[in-house]
Amino acid sequence: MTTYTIPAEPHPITLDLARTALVVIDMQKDFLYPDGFGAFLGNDTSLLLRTVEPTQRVLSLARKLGMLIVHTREGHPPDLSDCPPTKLERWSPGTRIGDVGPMGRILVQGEAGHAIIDELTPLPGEVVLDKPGKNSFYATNLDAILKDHNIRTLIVTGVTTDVCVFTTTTAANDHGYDAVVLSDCVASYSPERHRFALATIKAQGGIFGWVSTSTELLASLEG
Ligand code: TIU
Repeated sequence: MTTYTIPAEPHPITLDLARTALVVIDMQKDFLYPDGFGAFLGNDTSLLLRTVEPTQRVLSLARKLGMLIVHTREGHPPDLSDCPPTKLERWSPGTRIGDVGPMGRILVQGEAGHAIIDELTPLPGEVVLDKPGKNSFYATNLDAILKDHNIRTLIVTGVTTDVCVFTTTTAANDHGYDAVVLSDCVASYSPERHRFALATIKAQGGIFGWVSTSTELLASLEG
């Protein structure tokens, strides 16, 4: 068993490398690229783009160490059959799921904007998990995949901190996993909500999990 202790808040966490998976949440063109749907709605995507470089470094090390790697994508099939009407109807026409956005139909599988950004393209053998919701465990086989690999700890990266990262981390806690969120590898369209989500995750002695950084993780695993 190869264990490492990673500096983290609210306290250091010891992980068993063979039982640790890297989860890269929704690093999709529509959320990150300046010509994507997120930007089209008026969001500043530069807030998200700062995660790309540190996430590349973490992904590269995870590949070298042979860790289980899971990339998630939020989206729906072209007929939107798994999209609840509430999720469809919440926004004004023209900006709804399935409407045509700047990079194809919004949050529809197979469209340009639904794809993972070029900088983090998954390699063969890595899990690419399509999910209809924000929480990556909802209506997916993520729990089965992780249990199959005897995973205990998740290293969590991706976007956005307060939406899909937060809901996936809280669900990971309920499913019995330790989650370590890397603060420089996650981002929100709102710096305030980013801080609040991370503060909530690590509150009360780690109520949902831990918060660390790519620098601390890489220094520990490489050292
Ligand atoms: N991946 C994810 O967080 N989906 C979102 O819809 N995020 C927003 O911040 N809108």
